[in-house]
Amino acid sequence: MLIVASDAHRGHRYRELHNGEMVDGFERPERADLIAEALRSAGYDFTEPDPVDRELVGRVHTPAYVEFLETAWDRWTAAGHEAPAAMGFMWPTGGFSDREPSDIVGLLGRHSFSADTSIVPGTWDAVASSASIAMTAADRTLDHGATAYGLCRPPGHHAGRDRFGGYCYLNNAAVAAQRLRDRGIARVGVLDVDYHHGNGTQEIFYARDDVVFASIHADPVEEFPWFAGFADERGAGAGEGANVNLSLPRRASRSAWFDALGTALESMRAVDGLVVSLGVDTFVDDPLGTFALTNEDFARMATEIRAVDLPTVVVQEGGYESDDLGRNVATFLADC
Ligand code: OKP
Ligand code: ZN
Repeated sequence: MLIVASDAHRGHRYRELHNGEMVDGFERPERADLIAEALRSAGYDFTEPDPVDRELVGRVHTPAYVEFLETAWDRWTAAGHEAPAAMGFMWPTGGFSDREPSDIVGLLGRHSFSADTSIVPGTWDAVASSASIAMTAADRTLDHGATAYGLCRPPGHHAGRDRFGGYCYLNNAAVAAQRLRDRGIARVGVLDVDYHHGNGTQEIFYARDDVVFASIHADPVEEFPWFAGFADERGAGAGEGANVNLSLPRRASRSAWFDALGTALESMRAVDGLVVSLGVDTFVDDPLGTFALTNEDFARMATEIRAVDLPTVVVQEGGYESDDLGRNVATFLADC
């Protein structure tokens, strides 16, 4: 097990609008520190990511969106805004046009979908590094014939083709999956075990049959991201049937979760490589999740995933501060 990680995320820290008030962001640098510490004490080798591949990221997203993320902070300050974080305040919801505004405030609305996610001076370095960590983890998995883990921060699975939100900007798992495809893996599975539905990954691969997406998550009727993640979203066109949403009620039991994992893994039968979107916010003490998984459950999860016997890349998604955050990731990786 090789760990791909970087310190480039450190300057990405912002306060977030949470249930009507501004609080310190849940998705903060300390998360990555806790995970890295646990993996270092477990004795894993760490390696830095290769530089970001703009062409690859521009195919998963759009070149214009990537350029927008890179320049948004400078455009915000150039327009005279003095707030410590750039964010929109109006989003093109039902009935509005999707065309591009010219002003940075309008652009921030057009290219985001939720008020929990901002852009600060350190955001681009963190986001570019996180995507390159995922790409490099995919490369190392194929190079060495052994699972590599990308300690991605910020996470990526909520980021759509040209929209950020849910703490995500570039879709790291989608970048890893596309890298596997580009390197000859004919059909790639993305298994998303984060507590929240991976709406961005779903959107990016929705009409494709070469990437199968399966997600186990809290029912969006009662949990973020609210407007995607339902069982009847099964893919479109050639991708019909290649999108599998398994939602569970809030506070679902551990056995219900593992039943869903069994179903998700069945949908991976015809794939040749796997990306795991590893959110550990399914943990019983996670401050954002309501599921009840224990530390030992992450070992069981890894064992069941390993049994499908595929080249596997693991990328970090969510999982928030608790005493066990680092230990849960280390436990998963130990059995991968
Ligand atoms: C990112 B990942 C409630 C929290 C709002 C939504 C959670 C984003 C989760 N105000 N943010 O999937 O862990
Ligand atoms: Zn999550």
